Amino acid sequence: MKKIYFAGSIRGGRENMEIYAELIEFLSNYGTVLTEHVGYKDLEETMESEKSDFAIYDQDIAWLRECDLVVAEVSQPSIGVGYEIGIAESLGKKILCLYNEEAPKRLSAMLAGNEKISTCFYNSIEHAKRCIEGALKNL
Ligand code: 6K6
Repeated sequence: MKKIYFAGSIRGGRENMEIYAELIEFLSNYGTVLTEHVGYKDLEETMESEKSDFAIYDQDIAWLRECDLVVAEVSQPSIGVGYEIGIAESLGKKILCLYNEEAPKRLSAMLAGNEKISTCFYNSIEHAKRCIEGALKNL
């Protein structure tokens, strides 16, 4: 089973949480999603208090080392997601970024201009899923 690291905004804002949940469910048909909690409703209130930030950081770095593919939903700007993408790039991981064309803010040039990262500018969730299938085929 392939191991997939799904990254999506948490403290950067949870506006797209339902999209994360749907993409994570879709990805779980193809492999083990190490970061299923990114799509959980009420994550901040329920789970965050259980774990220290140090423990969250250590676990996420370990999962980034272990994964075969990083899929990052980047429509909502998030410092944590940007950081994870940078780490994943330095680890030589395959990275697919998914950006909703209708997102209010333009995608950072640090991702859009990075040839080592595949970015899918999607116009529907079905479109995003097709991009995911393409990335999985190329693994
Ligand atoms: C505790 C126990 C389970 O879940 C929690 C809550 N917090 C986090 N848990 C795991 N990963 C996190 C948590 N907060 C942020 N991250 C990582 O940073 C995720 O992998 C996200 O992709 C990314 C979000 O960064 P911010 O800056 O938007 O929070």
